[in-house]
Amino acid sequence: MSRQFPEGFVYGGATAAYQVEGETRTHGKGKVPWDDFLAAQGRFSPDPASDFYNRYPVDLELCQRFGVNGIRVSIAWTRIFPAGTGALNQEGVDFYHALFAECERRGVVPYVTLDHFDTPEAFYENGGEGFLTRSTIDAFVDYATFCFGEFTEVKHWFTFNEIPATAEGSFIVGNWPHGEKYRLDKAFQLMHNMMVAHARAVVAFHDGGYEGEIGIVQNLEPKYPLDPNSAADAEAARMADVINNRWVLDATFRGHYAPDTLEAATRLAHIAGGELDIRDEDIEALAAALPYCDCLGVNTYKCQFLRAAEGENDIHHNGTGDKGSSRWFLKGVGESCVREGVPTTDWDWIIYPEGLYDLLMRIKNDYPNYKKIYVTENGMGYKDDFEDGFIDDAPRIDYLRQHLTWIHRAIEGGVNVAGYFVWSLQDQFSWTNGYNKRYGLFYVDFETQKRYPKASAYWFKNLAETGKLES
Ligand code: BGP
Repeated sequence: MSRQFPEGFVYGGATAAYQVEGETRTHGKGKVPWDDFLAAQGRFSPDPASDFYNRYPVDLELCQRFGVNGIRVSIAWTRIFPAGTGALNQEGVDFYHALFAECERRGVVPYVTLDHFDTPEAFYENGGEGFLTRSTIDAFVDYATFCFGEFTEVKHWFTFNEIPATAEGSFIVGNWPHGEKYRLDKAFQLMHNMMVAHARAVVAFHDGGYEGEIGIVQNLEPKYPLDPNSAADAEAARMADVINNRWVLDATFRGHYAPDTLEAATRLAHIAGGELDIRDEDIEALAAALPYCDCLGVNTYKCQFLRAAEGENDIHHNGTGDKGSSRWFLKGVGESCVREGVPTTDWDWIIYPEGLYDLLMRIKNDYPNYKKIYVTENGMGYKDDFEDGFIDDAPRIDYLRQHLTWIHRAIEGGVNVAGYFVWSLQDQFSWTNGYNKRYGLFYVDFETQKRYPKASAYWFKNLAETGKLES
């Protein structure tokens, strides 16, 4: 059947500064923790990535030609303030003005994130622990306020990208810089502090009277009991949901944590051996932002099926694409399982498109004061076959089509979804996997930096130009 998306729907492509720009140690840019982490790992380098710093005109021309009318980009904080605060790097400011001017010339609207996993290294020096250290919150608000005042050509802002993923990588799975494992106390605290930073930046945006909209992007993931008839599995799913979804959704749309959310987080923090530091002024800050958060960005790739189980912590991240090599068992929560008949990718990501419908309906029902949702990332990562300049990525097209179908159903169900951004616009490296997990509409030959439209790019062009989805 044929489905028509609403007039004005955004058909976008997504990028992140660190994953596309390259030039990580040039043009006055300051360090981020990933620089040394990736160098020590020795698996792959963030340079030249997709060379977006130099080739953004090429990518924006492709956007224009393929009907991509929105682009998610992020500003690298350390291109603006190399040490996080203090001295300004004018070259960085000029770069982003030039990028936004090119967007304008090509009719591609920029949706700009202020921190996409690249908090400055400076906040980890001299005993600092990034956003666990509260002075980083003030620094973020200053940086955000600078950007609002400087980049007035930007009308769509997001404070952070994926606070739960940041907490997971840093303190649960431990496969990010400074990574620690199974520290749910630190994970909840980090998310809380970042949510306070978000809230204060939203209020600063409102108080400054800047034109446009502001919101936050989160990786939200539906959690289901493995056995739908098991109360114990349902409880495991509820705990996983608190960690991944409810903690940040409550903070954003309630302005506080509901009692059962707080109770679950406190319990999990205790199991990990720590306490949460949630202050009255933090809750006041969350509440103050409630009326002014204009939009929520939902990044969505997979879901999780949970089984209740006792045992010791045991998480192994599949960072290579060797199917079946991941394990996820978390004390106080349970075990992540694959439900029979549900497909997975080579990275063990569970493909369950109807989960996106459940998620969108749930936001509408549980958080009725949300205003607008963009699906800010969705896509399928795998090792594309490149044959004579052509990439027939039929599985990716199928993945995108199915997810868009469920988004359309959610729109029919009354959810205000205003746009969809494919992750990713062009191929770029994956933080914990490297260059072999490709997501792009446009293939990047990382030797020559030449771009090639994949079959999915032609498919997306047709969708963007007609607003019509054949499903
Ligand atoms: C999201 C991030 C992106 C991107 C994407 C794909 O969490 O916002 O930056 O990396 O996931 O994930 P991965 O690269 O792990 O496959």
